[in-house]
Amino acid sequence: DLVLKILMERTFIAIKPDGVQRGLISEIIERFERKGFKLVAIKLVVPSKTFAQKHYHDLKDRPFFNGLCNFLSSGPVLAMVWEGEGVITYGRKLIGATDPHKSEPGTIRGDLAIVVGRNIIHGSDGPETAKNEINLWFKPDELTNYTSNQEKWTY
Ligand code: FUP
Repeated sequence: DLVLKILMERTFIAIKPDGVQRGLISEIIERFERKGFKLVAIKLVVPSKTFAQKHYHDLKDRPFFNGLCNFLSSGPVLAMVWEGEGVITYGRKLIGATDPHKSEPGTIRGDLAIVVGRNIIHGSDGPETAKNEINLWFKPDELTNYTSNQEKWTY
């Protein structure tokens, strides 16, 4: 049990306004759930432009930064925290390459999106980003701590 706790990771996953508007919430959540990852936090929020700029601060010098922040703040975003062994890296695998033209079929972006500016989902790209993004989007008391019934059969 202790070993399991040490191996556990958390990542920040968000369904962007295009994914919410296109009715893809359940389809996307289903893929994370069926894999065996555990949902520990979830909320629907419309981020302000300033908040979007904070979320994407690493990209502030890129030409698409302003459009990207306008887009993220244009409507409801489904913000989530998922937990599991290797969830940061494997979550990115489930999501697929940034540009949906290059994402493999079978991935979320490969199956459900066409262009990079409307790639429906965000996932933290490493342990440090995951920690920062979870702290940016969620207050500590919004993160649940529970043992799901599935866990003892998944691990
Ligand atoms: P990812 O981690 O896969 O979301 O990719 P990045 O952090 O590199 O980019 C964040 C978002 O910027 C992408 F989801 C979409 C947008 N983007 C563009 O609009 N154009 C680009 O050329 C690259 C990224």
